[in-house]
Amino acid sequence: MYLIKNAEVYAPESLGVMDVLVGGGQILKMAKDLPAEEAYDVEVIDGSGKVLVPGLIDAHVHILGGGGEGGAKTRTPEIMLSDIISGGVTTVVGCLGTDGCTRTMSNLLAKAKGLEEEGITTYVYTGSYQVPVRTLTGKIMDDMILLEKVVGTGEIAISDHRSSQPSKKEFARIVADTRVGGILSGKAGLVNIHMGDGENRLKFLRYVLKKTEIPASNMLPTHINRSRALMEDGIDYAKNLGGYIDLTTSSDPDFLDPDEVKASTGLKTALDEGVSEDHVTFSSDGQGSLPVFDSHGKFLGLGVGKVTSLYREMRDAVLTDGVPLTAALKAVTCNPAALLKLPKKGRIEEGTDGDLVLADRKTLEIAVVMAKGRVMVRDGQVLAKGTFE
Ligand code: FWO
Ligand code: ZN
Repeated sequence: MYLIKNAEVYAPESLGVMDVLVGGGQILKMAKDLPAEEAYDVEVIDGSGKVLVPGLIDAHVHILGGGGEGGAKTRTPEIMLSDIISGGVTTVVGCLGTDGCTRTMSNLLAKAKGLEEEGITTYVYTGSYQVPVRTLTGKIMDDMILLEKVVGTGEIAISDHRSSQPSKKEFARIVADTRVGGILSGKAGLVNIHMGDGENRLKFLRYVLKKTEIPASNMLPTHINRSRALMEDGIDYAKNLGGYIDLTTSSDPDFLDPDEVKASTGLKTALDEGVSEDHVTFSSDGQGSLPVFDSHGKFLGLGVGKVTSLYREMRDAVLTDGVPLTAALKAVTCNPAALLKLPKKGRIEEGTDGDLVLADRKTLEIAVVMAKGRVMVRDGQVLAKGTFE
């Protein structure tokens, strides 16, 4: 049992200075001045001068590793627990990418299970870039209904030289099957859509919203900040069609394509242009490859995404781009939680999971990370290592 005293709580809305009692993996009680004696054998964590925020949700992580675009030696390494919790992330959704052959659904599910046993909360998308979608059971709907951790489909590639070049009807069918699978399994049914640099950009998503009865909440296009043109298209899509857009935090203009938009800057721009703060999310593309190709599609080299970039971009949005803390937190907490239909995640409320980050009020430096009520990071040091770390 832990009593976090006198922290400024951002749920992500600002609730002011409160005490938060955590036990049995959940947030039990929140109030001003909770007496420590109220709950015996409680350990007090001093939150004075700190903010308490919900544990971060990263809805796009290649937990198995990904890559391979430069040949077998460029297949990126599998993730380890500390890569995730050191950045305040307590829930991840695992995905496959370009390589849907050597990376498999059974392997993805086993890795997700392993990370869950090591202490965080995990889900997965079925499929990979490719269309037809490579599932475990043979059908998207069956994977959704029969496999508890499957919350959607992705990352499905469109507008990219590495996609299967699906038709808009094939794309709509994937969204439809994922939506119905979600309805029948009580889960999100979210399609995580990999946006490439192709000039069709969000055309297929506009087709789904205009020509079918499917709502925007079943689609989350990611990498929207990979170019200015796509950033503009994404802002229009979110503002005028009520769509949701996801910005990749691992992309870093210093390292990658000069046309990339830093995620923190992309969030600021979107909000300034009138996009709702409930319609923008961040995800890291952690452990995925960040390949660079020349204009003829020739592979030039690649970097590896980092889950810790999610917290970094949220912090930069606040400290550098002047985005209010609540709006920046929404992009990495309650917004992904809402799209993924995870009612016990992404908010600090009595009855939600004990997923929390305590950070310095001024620098936002992480002090404590708690996942399912267990302290995993303390004084900025990772306490809980993965099995083989
Ligand atoms: C992006 C994952 C990309 C993998 O376009 O999609 O390749 O399978 O590991 N990464 N292909 C990175 C850009 C947004 C910078 C992936 C990668
Ligand atoms: Zn991708």
